[in-house]
Amino acid sequence: MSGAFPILSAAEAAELIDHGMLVAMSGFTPAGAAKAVPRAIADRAKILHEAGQPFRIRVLTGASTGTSLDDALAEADAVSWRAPYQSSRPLRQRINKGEVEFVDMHLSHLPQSVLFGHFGDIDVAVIEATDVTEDGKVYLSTSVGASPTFLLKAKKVIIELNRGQSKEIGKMADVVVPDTPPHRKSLALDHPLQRIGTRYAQVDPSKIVGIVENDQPDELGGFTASDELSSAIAGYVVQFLTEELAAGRIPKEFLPMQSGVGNVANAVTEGIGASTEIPDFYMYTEVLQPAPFRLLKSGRMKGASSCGLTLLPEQIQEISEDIDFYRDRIVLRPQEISNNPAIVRQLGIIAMNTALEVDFYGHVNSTHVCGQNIMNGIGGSGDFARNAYLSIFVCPSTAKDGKISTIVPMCSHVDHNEHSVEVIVTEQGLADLRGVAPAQRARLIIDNCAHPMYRDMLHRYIEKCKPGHIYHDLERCFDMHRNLMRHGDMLAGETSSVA
Ligand code: 0RQ
Repeated sequence: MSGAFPILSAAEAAELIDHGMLVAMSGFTPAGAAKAVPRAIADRAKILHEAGQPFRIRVLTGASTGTSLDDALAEADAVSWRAPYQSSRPLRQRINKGEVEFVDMHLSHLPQSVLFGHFGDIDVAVIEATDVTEDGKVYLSTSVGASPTFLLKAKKVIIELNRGQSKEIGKMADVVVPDTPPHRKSLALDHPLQRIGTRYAQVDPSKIVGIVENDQPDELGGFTASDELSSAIAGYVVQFLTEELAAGRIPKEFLPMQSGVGNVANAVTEGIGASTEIPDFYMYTEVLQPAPFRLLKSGRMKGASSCGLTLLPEQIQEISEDIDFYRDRIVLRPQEISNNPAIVRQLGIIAMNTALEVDFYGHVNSTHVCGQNIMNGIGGSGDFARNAYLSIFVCPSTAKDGKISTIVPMCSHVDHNEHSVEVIVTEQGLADLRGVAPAQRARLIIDNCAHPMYRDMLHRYIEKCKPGHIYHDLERCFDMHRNLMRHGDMLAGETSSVA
């Protein structure tokens, strides 16, 4: 990098952010998230609040971030509005108390919304990079996210130059910012590893107001090892995919996989990797988690296209140390491309995402507990599920020590409707909903996926419904949720009208 841009401390950079501004920051999961500047903004907010002055900003990122961004800003009460996704406990609490406005949206939609100004002008973008050149080439770090669009649209740009991230990782990006409609050209991307763009994002260098140097690693939370439940789910998924292969419904060279966030998704990918019948495969996904990375290392996975490297610090280190191996096996794309509906359909992705609850007809709630309190957000799950060749949803059959059945008569919130959901898997079994009409779907899901302690209750609901194309009774369909809210247990009101 040239010395063309002023070097600022994080505190000096935070001084450039004022109350009410829309600030866009890099980060797609903790991967590549801005760290030093948001922490300094949180400190600035605390000082201003103590002095009796207002300070809250509107925050955009690619997806969720690390503790220095969402946790720190939320704990400092420095956020008034947030989009498009989060997974931070303190932020979630404030959203669910109504203290922070949160807009939950498909991640592939975000760059276009920013480009057309749906949220107003971006005052400042804070973008983590491994390098920046005098003429405005920005080499991003462990994620691309929506940073290319943020750089394009922001009035001012602060670069967090992370010296701890390898410059070689910064060159794994394949950046394309599609033209705007009606002049948008089709994306000629026929293979998960194909490159169609540049290795850097472009910014008008006159917008760069400062460089903040940093060397912190990404703040990845711990992953728990596969447990009995997630291994059982993985077993059913592997068996199903093996049978689909044998029947010729999945081509013999297999199809690229997408896998969502979380421990269950991580375990299922591990299970697929351990299968001797599923051939070596590619991923076309938005997050590359630790388990699939191990498959890449072992050669079981042939390559991965992702939006970010949601990896353990030692795995990031491993990429830097063996860059010749990984350079041709990993491509990092903007979320508009990694999650692009046209490409997901074109490549024939097998999508695997996680549900909070699933109803009898295959509607999926991935985001809101009891229809009210947000967990994380829809993230990219809708981008993939709606357009996949095969859309699978997984979850344990119960939550909170059995007090919650994840199989319910009607979802309390719907993120993915019955038309985007083809296969449901819990540790109890698998329901293949393809070609199955609603009444039969309900029985299949109860018998194959619900926990045995809930099955009678669920069957009785159906038996007491008046027949229709879909069996429902609007007076009873939320009785299990009502039991949970009143008694802390969906079974507690067994005398209720569900039973
Ligand atoms: O609660 O955290 O208090 O223990 O939900 O559940 O079983 O640990 O599952 O970590 O895989 O997360 C859907 C949230 C699952 C995630 C969700 C409680 C349960 C536990 C977590 P605790 P698990 P996971 C790509 C794709 C949407 C976004 C997405 C998610 C906690 O996968 O956010 O897919 N998906 N993006 O006890 C009440 C229920 C519950 C429940 C589970 N029915 N009611 N609580 N829990 N079911 C990535 C990106 O987009 C970047």
